[in-house]
Amino acid sequence: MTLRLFLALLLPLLVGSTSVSQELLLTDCSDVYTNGDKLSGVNTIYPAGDAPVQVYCDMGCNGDIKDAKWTVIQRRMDGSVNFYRPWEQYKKGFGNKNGEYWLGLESLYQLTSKRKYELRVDLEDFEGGKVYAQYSTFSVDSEVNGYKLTVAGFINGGGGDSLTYHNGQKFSTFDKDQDSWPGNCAKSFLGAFWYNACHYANPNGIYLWGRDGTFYAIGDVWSTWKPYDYGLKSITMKIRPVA
Ligand SMILES: [Ca+2]
Repeated sequence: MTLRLFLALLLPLLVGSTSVSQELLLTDCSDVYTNGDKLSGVNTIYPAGDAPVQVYCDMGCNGDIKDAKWTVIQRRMDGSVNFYRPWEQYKKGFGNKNGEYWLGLESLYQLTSKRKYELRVDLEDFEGGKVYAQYSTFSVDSEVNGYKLTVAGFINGGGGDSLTYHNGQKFSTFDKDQDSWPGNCAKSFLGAFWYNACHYANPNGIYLWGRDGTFYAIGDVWSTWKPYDYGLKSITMKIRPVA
């Protein structure tokens, strides 16, 4: 074998493996940003280090680095996706990464077991109001531990604190009741969440298109901002690593 032939065979292998290993370093959207992709949009990340996961990266607006690098883990915006789904769907994730979706509990566990994260929840009503709630600590435990939520360090952006009540709770779906209520919170409030007994927030509830006094607490509710019969126009949950 000539040297030239040897290199012709070897080089593609070397180049290929280099590009793959660079991609594997992209754990979340902060890595995507650091890697040079500074525009908001759908990107591929590797929360577990091997399997690719599509995610929407919110890189903020006006190039303001303070607001950049968010990995969107949940988003409601138009009622186009059905969020009343069983355990396996919430474990793996579902929806449209350019629209409404749930990233998946296993990816949340993989991400937050690698790095320390903060959480921001952006909230919007149908009257043009926009507020947020931020938490300096956010993590999700393993499936064996029920994908238990740890959330702390509330910072008020006008939405009030609807999440601290859910701290320490395991995740529940209609077919897996791990809540702290004798009944089934997911079935009673038509969502899936880290229900306690049962909720202050129901981000994965039914998309109600605003206020409907006929129903109680089944919408995509954030009860410290809007009443329990009000389904928000949009909710976005997003995380980024803290130093
Ligand atoms: Ca129960």
